[in-house]
Amino acid sequence: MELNIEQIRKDFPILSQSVFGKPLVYLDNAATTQKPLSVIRKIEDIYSTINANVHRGVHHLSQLATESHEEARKTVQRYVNAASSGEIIFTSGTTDSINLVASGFCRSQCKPGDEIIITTMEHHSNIVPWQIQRDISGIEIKVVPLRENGEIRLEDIEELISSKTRLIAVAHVSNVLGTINPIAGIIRLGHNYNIPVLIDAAQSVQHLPIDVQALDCDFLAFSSHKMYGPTGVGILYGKERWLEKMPPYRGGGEMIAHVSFEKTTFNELPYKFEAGTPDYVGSTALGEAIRYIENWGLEKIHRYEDRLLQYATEQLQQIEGMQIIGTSPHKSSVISFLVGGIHPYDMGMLLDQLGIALRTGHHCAQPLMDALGIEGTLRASFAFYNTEEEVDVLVEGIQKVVKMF
Ligand code: C6P
Repeated sequence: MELNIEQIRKDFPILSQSVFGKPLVYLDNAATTQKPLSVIRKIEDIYSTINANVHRGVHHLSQLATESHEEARKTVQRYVNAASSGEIIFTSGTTDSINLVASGFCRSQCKPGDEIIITTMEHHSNIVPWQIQRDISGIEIKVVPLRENGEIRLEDIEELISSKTRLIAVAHVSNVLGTINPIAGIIRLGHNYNIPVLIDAAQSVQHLPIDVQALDCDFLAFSSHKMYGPTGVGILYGKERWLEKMPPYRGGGEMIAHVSFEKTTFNELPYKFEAGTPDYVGSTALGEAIRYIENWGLEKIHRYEDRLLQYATEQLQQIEGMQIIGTSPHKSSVISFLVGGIHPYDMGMLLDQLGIALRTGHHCAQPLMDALGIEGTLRASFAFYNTEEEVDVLVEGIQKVVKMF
């Protein structure tokens, strides 16, 4: 069975509205995706029926809330095929997940002068946490250069590896270029030198199947809100052997085994990293979002989005003065572009008047903009509820704006 896009669009109530009198064309899915009714209803359902703090009460509601939170952890475990649910840590998002690793890994595994490798195309979330650790732990950051078409190459990574390299941290899919990085090869390369690899999956986990055991991935970070789930929830997958070696990131309730004023011992995984009341409503709603994706099937979603990306690329290329930023043959759901010297912000504002939602600017990737020698781009990013008709509206909209200049 192919995807029934008409039915899928009905599942997302926000999509049927008008903006400035025009049907909404929502093409800012890399920033955040819209939510299906099943996720929205789940949130209402929890607050209406079982709301209670988790892991803390013997009473009935607390037991039910705890069960639904832990069930969601198992759903995430299954989705990325983690070996154990103890390897799935609930965080507040990709940013929080990477900060957790940067802090815990550098404190326990690095000494001054040790090196972390990242790439030119990283989001600020996979740059700044390492810079903060550079100031605290004295680590150094090495940056893999960008090749012509917006790709990174294994040989460029290997060139940077030294006896001081402790970790490679890389985006699976660039939020600006759309490039799908060869993470299986990067992980193999890292492991050849006994170096663990962190994958920032913020822009991939909703588009491409990921099997952390098949990849032998050490850390995987992603956000619920980019995969049709609620805001405020994220995931850090970490191999048990690394998580066991890392100290807690934050202190507080639930992450302890025993506390006295002299000494505190910590809880087992994953709770050691989950201080304070978790977002148990958000986690359960994320579980619902994963079920929604699984019901349609990630393979089918990927095939559909890939066709949409090809169609959009072909159509956009017809526009005079169009410059697509990021031309790797391996791309996912993101097209950044500039048109004929028009400032992205101006074009974005005018397209907004036509009901078309795009993102403009540096996309939290300023070092990448510097490497490309530009200030920013326009970015269209797709989800599986988008259609070729919406791509046509975008193309017509851009043509209208071009005529105005
Ligand atoms: N990129 C975008 O419009 P958070 O904000 O923690 O959910 O995700 C951060 C993040 C990390 N890595 C990558 C590759 C990302 O794309 C993002 C978020 C959004 O491109 C918001 S800046």
